Amino acid sequence: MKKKVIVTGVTGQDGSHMVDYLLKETDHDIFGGIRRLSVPNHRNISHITSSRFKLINLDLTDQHSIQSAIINHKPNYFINFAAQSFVGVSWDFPGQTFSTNANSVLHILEGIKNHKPDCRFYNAGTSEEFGNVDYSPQDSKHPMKPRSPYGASKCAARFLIKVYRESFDLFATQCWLFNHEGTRRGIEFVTRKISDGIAKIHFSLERGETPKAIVLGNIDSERDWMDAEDAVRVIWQILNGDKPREYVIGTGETNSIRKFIEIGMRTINISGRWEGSGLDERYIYNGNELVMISEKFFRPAEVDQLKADVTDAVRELNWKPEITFEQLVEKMVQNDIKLSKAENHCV
Ligand code: NAP
Ligand code: G4F
Repeated sequence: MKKKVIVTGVTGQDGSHMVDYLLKETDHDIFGGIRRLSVPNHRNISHITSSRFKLINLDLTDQHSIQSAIINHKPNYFINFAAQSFVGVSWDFPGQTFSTNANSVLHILEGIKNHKPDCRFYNAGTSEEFGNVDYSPQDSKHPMKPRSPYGASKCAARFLIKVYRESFDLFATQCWLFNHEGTRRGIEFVTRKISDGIAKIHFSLERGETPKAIVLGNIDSERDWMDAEDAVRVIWQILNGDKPREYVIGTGETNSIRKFIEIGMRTINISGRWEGSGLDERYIYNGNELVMISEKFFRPAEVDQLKADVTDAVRELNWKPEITFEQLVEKMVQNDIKLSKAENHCV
């Protein structure tokens, strides 16, 4: 039966992939929440032509707009991907981060409880809630030990969801998604910053120019990286389960930023070497410095290693990621090479 789905964050990575997935796999009507910005940023949804997809004004920092969206559309599903999602700036905008990521969830829960209590709600939880971890891999019993205002805001949202689920019998859930990436990843996140930098290095070397180094912070932290398209697939499956369960979702493999760089460089046939240490460390190839370290990109507190224990998801959902870490790195670098090529042709 045709249903209504509100998806927030559709201009971002996960929201746009979820819209693509729902248009392909269901016949539901999809309402994509957007906020007003002075410069439009609809690149991730510009390919969508379906009449089943409509944009609606929905700013998470405005509780009236949240209520209006629920009252006007009476959604069967509400998938909340919108967030201040960048950990690094959450120390600079702690209030805005908390308001966007936690207060808004309270308003969504109130809206659902009061106006559409049978609506199924998914909020985007994160491995950042585990923070400075006690053990690896992390399972759903791992304590919440956030290391950033971002992580703390997502923990707050998780507890609000638990309280509303238990108090009002809502179908509301929030899994722990580990890092997921892809060709629509924001440019400030480390994987995309690297893939974009490698694409530019590739063209500079091809033209015989001196390449511009990629400047990074802590390259020894480790993340469990999966493909964003694998992530949205399992979120929809969880939203359609018998009960609102919370799962740890990742690959079960962890890799350092350093490893991501090495594989990415290999994609353009570069095999350089690391020299120096600490802030003086460099990745050198043929006398060119391709990666440098700067204090500017270190965080006040770091999450050193994240690795998902996916036992429950594999057993109960029969789900596993289709894209490997190596395939993901290669896909991102090749995509940025294609984009850089197109941009260079336009100039
Ligand atoms: P993203 O690409 O940064 O997208 C964030 C989206 O949120 C954008 O569409 C943004 O809109 C929107 N947004 C921000 N503030 C808003 C507001 N006040 N009102 C309405 N919309 C607002 O993030 P993502 O990587 O797709 O992540 C999706 C969700 O999953 C986030 O909640 C994130 O915290 C969570 N998560 C992500 C990962 C990951 O590795 N990607 C892992 C775990 C959890 P604009 O375009 O207008 O800025
Ligand atoms: O790419 P990142 O900014 O992602 P981070 O902090 O892991 O957060 C992402 O994943 C979370 C799930 O675990 C999501 F909840 C969150 O919304 C987001 O999608 O940084 C990854 C690592 C960090 O250790 C950081 O310190 O890379 C390190 N890093 C080193 N140099 C850098 C840089 N990160 C960024 N963004 N930029 C750098 O220059």
